[in-house]
Amino acid sequence: MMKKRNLVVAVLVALGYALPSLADDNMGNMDMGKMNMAMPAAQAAAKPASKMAHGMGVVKGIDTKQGIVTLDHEAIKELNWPPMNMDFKVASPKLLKGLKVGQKVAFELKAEGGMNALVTAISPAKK
Ligand SMILES: [Cu+2]
Repeated sequence: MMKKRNLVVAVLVALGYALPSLADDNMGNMDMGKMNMAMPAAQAAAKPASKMAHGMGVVKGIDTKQGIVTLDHEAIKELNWPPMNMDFKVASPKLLKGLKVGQKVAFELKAEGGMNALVTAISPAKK
């Protein structure tokens, strides 16, 4: 019985959990580790900065009620986007005034990560 108990105590001492002072030291180190881990994680969760970009495309649809313009746009190098047909929210419904389906346009957009982008300016493309 005694032998077995001493062995358990020896193992605990070796692991640093048997003596209160050793246990305290370990707790302190663990807390420091958690803090160091948490800081980069919080930075990674920060909102990505929005980015302005420019595109060319053809108007495929206009929804003045929802403030959406559908554009079949060319590749947008600034955002690494391939050419595609997609809906864009516009910064103001005023931007849709005078636009016609089938019209070729130049536009500016504010990209906010992924495919989220807001059209901030749009005008007929010059020839
Ligand atoms: Cu697109």
